[in-house]
Amino acid sequence: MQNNKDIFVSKPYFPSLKKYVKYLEKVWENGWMTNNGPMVLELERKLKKLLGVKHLLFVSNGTMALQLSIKALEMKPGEIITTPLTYVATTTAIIAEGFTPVFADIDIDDYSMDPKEIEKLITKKTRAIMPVHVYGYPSKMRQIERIAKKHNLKVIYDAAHAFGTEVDGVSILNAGDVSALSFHATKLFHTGEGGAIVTNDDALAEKIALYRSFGNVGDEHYLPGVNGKNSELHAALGLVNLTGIKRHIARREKLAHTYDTYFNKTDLYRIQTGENVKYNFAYYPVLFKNEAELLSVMGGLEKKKIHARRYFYPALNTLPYVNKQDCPVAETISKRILCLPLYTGLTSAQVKEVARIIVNKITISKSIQKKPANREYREVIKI
Ligand code: T4K
Repeated sequence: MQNNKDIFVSKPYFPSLKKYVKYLEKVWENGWMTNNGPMVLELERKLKKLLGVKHLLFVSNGTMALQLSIKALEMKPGEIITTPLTYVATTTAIIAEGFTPVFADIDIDDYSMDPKEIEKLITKKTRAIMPVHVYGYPSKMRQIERIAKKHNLKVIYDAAHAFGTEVDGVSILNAGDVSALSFHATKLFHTGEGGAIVTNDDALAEKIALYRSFGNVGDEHYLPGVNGKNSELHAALGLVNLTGIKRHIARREKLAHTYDTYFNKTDLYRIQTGENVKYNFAYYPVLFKNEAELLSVMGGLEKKKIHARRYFYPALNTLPYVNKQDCPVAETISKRILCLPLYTGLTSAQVKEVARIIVNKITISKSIQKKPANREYREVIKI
C-alpha cells in the first residue's frame, strides 16, 4: 500500500493554500465559475507571454488538447503517423477521433520519432504526423516538418511533456501546425487537471475555440463541437503555480544533476541534449542493459517504498487494439527504460538514496569504469 511517505515517480506540487485561497476569493468576487471567465483569460495571457506563443487555449486535459487539435484541423479520415514510445493517450486520442494510428520506430539516441521511418510509412491515406516531445526532449522538428511539407501533411505535436523546453531560445511549442500540452497534476506545470493547445495560425485558433465550446456562439451553431473548456478554479491553481515555475525547473535540474553524479560512472544511458537546447527536466529516464536488470532495480526500490515507473511500457505498436507493426527499437527501449522520481518536493537525500540503491543493483562493465563518457556507455548497450 502506498502512503504519503513513499517516494513516487512524480508528485503534484501543492502551492501555499493561503495563496490559492486569495485567487479563489477573486473567483467568488467575480461570481464566475467557468466558460472563459477572467481567471482563464488571465492564465492564457500569462502563459502566452511566458512561452512566447501566439495563441494558447486552456482546455480540460491533455487528451482533450490532442483530440481538439485533430478535430480542428478537419482532415479527411485516414492515418496519423505517430510514435510507439509515449503514454497511451497519444494513441487513444487518434483512435477516438476516428483516425488509424500508424507507428514509426524511434531514434535510438533520443527516443523521438525517426524521420526516415516516418517517410517509409507515408501513403495516400496519411493525413498527419503526431510526434511527441517525449520526456520533454525536442523531436526532430526540422526534418519532420520538411517531410510534412513535401507530402502536404499536418504536424500535431503531443507536447504534454514540453512545457519550458526551448531550442535556440525559442519554445518548442512554436513548431508544427499545433501543439497539445498537458497540465495534469503530475506535470511540471499543472492546474490539477488541464491542458492547452498552442498554435500560431489565427484561423485554426478560432476553430479550436469553437470546437472547445460546443461549436456554437449563442444561438449560432457552426460546428459539432464538444465541451473541452476548463474552469476558473483550475485556472486559479495554474496562476498560483505559474509564480513558482522557474524555481521548480531549477530545483528539478539540481536533483537531476545529483542523479548524474551517481550514474556518470555506470552503464546507465541517459539522453544527451545539444548546447542549443534548454531542457525542462520534466522526467529522469534511465535505460538499463536489459529488462531483467530493470526489474531487479524496480524490486530493490519497491522494498524501500520507492515507486519508479515504467514510462513508457509496453511499446504502443503492441497494443491489442492497433494494427500490428514491428518497431524493434521502441520495443527494446520500452522494456529497458525506467523513469526515476523527480519532483519539486523531493529532497537531495531521497535522490541519493534512490541512486545508491540503483548503483548497488546494476553491474558496471570494466570498459565503462575506465571510460566514463556517456556516448561510450551507449556503445556497450547497443541493441
Ligand atoms: N500525452 C502524453 C505524452 C502524456 O504523457 C499524457 C499524460 C497525455 C498525452 C494525456 O494528458 P492528460 O489527459 O493526462 O492531461 C500519469 C498522468 O496521469 C498522465 O497525465 C501522464 N501523461 C502520465 C505520463 O502519467 P499515471 O497513470 O502514471 O498516473 P498516476 O495516477 O499513477 O500518477 C503517477 C504518480 O504520481 C503516482 O505513482 C503517485 C503520484 N501522484 C499522482 C496523483 C494523481 C500523487 O502523488 N498525487 C496525485 O494526486 O499517468
